[in-house]
Amino acid sequence: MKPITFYDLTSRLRTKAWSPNTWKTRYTLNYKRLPYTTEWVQMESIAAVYKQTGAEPTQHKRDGTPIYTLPVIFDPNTNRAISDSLQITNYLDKQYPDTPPLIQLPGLVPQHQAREMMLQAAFVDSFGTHAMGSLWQFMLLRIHDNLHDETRIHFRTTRGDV
Ligand SMILES: N[C@@H](CCC(=O)N[C@@H](CS)C(=O)NCC(=O)O)C(=O)O
Repeated sequence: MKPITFYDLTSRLRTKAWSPNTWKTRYTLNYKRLPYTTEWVQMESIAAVYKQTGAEPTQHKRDGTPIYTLPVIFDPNTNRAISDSLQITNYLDKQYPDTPPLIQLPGLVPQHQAREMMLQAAFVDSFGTHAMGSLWQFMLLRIHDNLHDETRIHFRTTRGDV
């Protein structure tokens, strides 16, 4: 099997892996023992990753503008690019059924598999709105300080309304 490319966010921290959402995908790949290589990406270059791989953004602003986030994976075995940690896990479960499953639990009928995805998505949505909504103000400066200089400028520009 050819190694999957895993796109993760870089920072100035010595412990390279720091982004909680991309950690979900790293845990998934490690848990499944799938071969992968990590491409470290600066925040201002995420949109270029989507363009290069053909990944579809899974989130949009109210006005329909796409939101580009990591993780993204590109699987050269199927020529598919997937964005969003939950979608990635779902894809890897389905594509590599001989690896330990995380969402597509064996024995579940398709309706129950779909329900599993909906429950996960509802939890992520609720956590994002309620918990993260209040925590964001405490995290913003710490995230900013972890970034490379050029990314700090991008971060400040794009977070002007926070
Ligand atoms: N629902 C997405 C959320 C991904 C997400 O928010 N990723 C952050 C890093 S933790 C990101 O890429 N942020 C880029 C930005 O804010 O410009 C997932 O779980 O994949």
